[in-house]
Amino acid sequence: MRLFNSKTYIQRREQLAQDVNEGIIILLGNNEAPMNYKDNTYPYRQDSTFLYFFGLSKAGLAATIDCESNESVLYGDDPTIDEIVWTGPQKSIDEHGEMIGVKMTRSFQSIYDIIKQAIDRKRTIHFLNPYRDDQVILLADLLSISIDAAKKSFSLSLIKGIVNQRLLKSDEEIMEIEKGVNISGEMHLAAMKMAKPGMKEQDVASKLLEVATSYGGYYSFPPIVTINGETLHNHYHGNTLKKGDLLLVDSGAETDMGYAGDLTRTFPIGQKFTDIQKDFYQIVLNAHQTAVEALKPGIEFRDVHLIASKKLSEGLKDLNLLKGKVDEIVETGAYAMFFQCGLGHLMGLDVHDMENLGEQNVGYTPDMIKSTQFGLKSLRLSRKLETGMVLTVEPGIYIIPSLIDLWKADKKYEEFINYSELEKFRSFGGIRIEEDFVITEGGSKLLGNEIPKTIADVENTISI
Ligand SMILES: [Mn+2]
Repeated sequence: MRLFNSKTYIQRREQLAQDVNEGIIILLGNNEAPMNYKDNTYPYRQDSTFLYFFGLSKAGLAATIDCESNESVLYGDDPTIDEIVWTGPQKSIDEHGEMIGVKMTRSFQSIYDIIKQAIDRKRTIHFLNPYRDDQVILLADLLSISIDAAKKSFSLSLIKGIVNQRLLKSDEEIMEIEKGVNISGEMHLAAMKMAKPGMKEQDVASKLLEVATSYGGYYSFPPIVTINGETLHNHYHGNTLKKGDLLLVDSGAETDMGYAGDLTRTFPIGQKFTDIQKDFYQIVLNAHQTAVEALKPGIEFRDVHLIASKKLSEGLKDLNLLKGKVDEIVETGAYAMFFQCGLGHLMGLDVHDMENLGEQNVGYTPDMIKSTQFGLKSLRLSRKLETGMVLTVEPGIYIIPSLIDLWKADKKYEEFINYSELEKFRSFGGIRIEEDFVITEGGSKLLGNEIPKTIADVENTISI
């Protein structure tokens, strides 16, 4: 288990106690999650907030932070001889505590006593909105509240305190994220070089996993490897690749410390880009570059999304797929026929960083109201950018036949969308180009080594 220096975790916990200011904080670690019976489990993944403050990637842990005494307690059990027989020698809970600068450790069961004392003394008890059912049950049990209350009575001040720290990455975190991005880049390079007509999408997907796990980490999310790139989160891998197909690969690794990378490339199978593929690809690439140039502290990411959408719309207007004033195409949301999702998201210990803490609390600020407009409503990150934020930029063009049919029947945006021209491309698919950036004082910095992105570089890398 790789960890930062214990001082890092001590400092983070002290800051959290100070920010939340009063009461006691409960942070639950994740347990193993069974696939089909108890001992046959999914790959283990610790909760990211627990990892951030307590560093330990291990099932069966919980922790409290007392905001008034500033004391952290780690709860967990020493391994029994039965466990050692099956899983080998393990560190004691004291040794685990020492690794992360926690002096006070207790058995898992004793968290019940500590919480009961806090309840008796009428102290505020802060906990997060749980996303796993066993955590819901544990919280309900610990606090003697209903399942419904365990899901809903989370602490907004705890969420704010966590976001306050996790939003801006330290130098040691950025180095770790960059490792994740570089592994992700290697995954993509391997995919580009291997994909050939006659292979299946799953052949490429398994190569991605091979590269990710060879560094001791794992996927940062289930990969998208598809010739139907217009389906935004398509996890089906059973199609056979044909010459001339466009393959969209959206995939990333997380390092063994849990930090994510997330990249997307789209490339032709077995031959160079066709002229029309080139046209669409270059439009996405231009939007990507325009967005990257706009990244800097102080700009709202919502505006970067709109700048990219404008560039996309200009390109699509040149192709005669959109018509009218580009500003109006963007303002009315007509462009979302082609770009239905957000331009990017925060990234860190989660590939969509802190998504479990609520989009409004993470990607937005209290004064920002999330748009209800189709397209813009899917923007996960909107807030003002600050030095130290890590985010993705991932514009795309997605031609979705059912969306064409629906809007065309409703005569929606008829003044902006050239439906008769669009019909010619209804089976085109989708293109996305995604890279990861850290916001710096001067603008932004690309994370990880560059991998092929221009038409020429992609064509020189793929198997033809
Ligand atoms: Mn992404």
